[in-house]
Amino acid sequence: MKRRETHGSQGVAGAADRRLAASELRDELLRRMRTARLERSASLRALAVRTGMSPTLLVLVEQGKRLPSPRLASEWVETLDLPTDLAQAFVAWARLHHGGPEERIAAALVLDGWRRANLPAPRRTTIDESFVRERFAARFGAPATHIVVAPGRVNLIGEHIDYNLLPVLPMAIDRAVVVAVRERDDQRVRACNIDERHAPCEFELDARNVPDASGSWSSYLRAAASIVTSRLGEPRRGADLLFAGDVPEAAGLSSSSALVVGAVMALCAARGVELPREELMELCARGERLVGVQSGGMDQAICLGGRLDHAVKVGFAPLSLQPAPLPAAWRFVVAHSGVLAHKAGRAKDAYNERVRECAEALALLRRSALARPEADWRELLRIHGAEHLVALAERGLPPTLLRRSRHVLQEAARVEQAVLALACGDLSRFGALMDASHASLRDDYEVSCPELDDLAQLARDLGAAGARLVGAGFGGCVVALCEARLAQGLADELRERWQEPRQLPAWSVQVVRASDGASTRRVDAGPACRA
Ligand code: NG1
Repeated sequence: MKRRETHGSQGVAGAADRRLAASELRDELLRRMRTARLERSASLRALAVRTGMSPTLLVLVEQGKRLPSPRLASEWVETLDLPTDLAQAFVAWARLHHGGPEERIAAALVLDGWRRANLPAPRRTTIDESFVRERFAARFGAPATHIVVAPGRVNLIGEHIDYNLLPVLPMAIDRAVVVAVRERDDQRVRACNIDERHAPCEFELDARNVPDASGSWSSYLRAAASIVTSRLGEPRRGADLLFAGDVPEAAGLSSSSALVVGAVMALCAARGVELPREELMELCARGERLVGVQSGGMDQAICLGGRLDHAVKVGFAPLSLQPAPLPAAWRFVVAHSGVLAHKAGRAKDAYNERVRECAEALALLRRSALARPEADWRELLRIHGAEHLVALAERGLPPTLLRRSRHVLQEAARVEQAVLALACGDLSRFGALMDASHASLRDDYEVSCPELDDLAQLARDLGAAGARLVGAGFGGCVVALCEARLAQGLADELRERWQEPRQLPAWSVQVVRASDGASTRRVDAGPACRA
């Protein structure tokens, strides 16, 4: 597969690749500050003297290594008479570093707006879009009309609770499925994949188009086609599709949802239809269940609702998405255990078994808590709190159901605590919650494996603030949190000590960045999509 750039033995997460959000923004802000200062020939040094800023701090600020307090930043921008947007962004930047949790969230929103208006959009995938378009034209004899980019995700915390309708905290990542598409004037779907392990597939958009439960890539395409057909109705129109992607498969990074979301958006775009995002989230989740996993809606929601440099707290029934800015000094490293987490066969059965066990545990807990027959986990937690419910479970539930419910109840509490830790920029607290989540998934939910446990421990030993398995488990990746300055070193060590001895592919260890959700772009000059 052709990539836009190569990163030598470090795979896609090489050093040049990690020009991070924070420093890009800071550099651009400071560059513009300097230009504005020169233009107005105001003396920053004189200002610093007047406002009592120490010479050392001044030098650090000029080098972009430190920021003044919000009060000082406000004085600066006033004296320098900066354009309003630049002034607001600079003060927001200072607040992000020195303010309390609420101030930080407000500041992050201002900076996000400024960044979008002033900086080029960061890379969302290593896949070269023009290469995908060339291959499409060569394969189908006509150019694609649309390109869809649908990202994978890392779930930071809140594992195996989305299907219990409890909130989770994932982020979309800068690895994605890329789809080129063109509408056909018959009912045929022809799809191929740049990755030759996935054989081309063709089918008619008719009632026989029932997705199978094999978990093959074509079963996800059939699932996508079937929900688009039933949503859009007549006239049925097929499409030619070409897929490429750099979300590792069987890794717990949600390549299947990126595939389904990418296919659904591509089929809609080919028909000239743009559905509301919330509806797409629900549709895609329903579509993916056709392949046989009774999953929750986390993956489709974050794939569509991700936000650059933010985690998103996702709630269910009704869907709600609350972006939470990620501190500039945090990084997430993902590393593959080497055990493939294919969502087929035993892993699929084990997943669905957990869904059933949770339903049984909930029914018993409701009875013990004398709750309404309709009460869900959220209602029980609101009324009784996690601790009391765990005590009830310890008294009345059979051992397996006790363990499953203890995980669900405590993981839900951890998500709330993690959201707070994030708002306070408390790296070690967030890391400790990730560690506790892993222990619970290992001991109570029984979805880990020795390789995941060892790899998470290795990441901690190498300086990560916390590490946990990500996604459904039964293999796949761990995600580790660390300080930005340690991220490259941590990734290098994980390569040396885990990836290389096991001869795992280069993508097995990556520093990931929180990315925007899926998007469609028209690449020819035809009419715009209608809502
Ligand atoms: P993975 O295995 O990473 O695709 C699955 C489910 C999620 C969620 C997690 C566990 C699918 C499509 N997704 O994610 O809904 O339940 O497991 O938290 O099956």
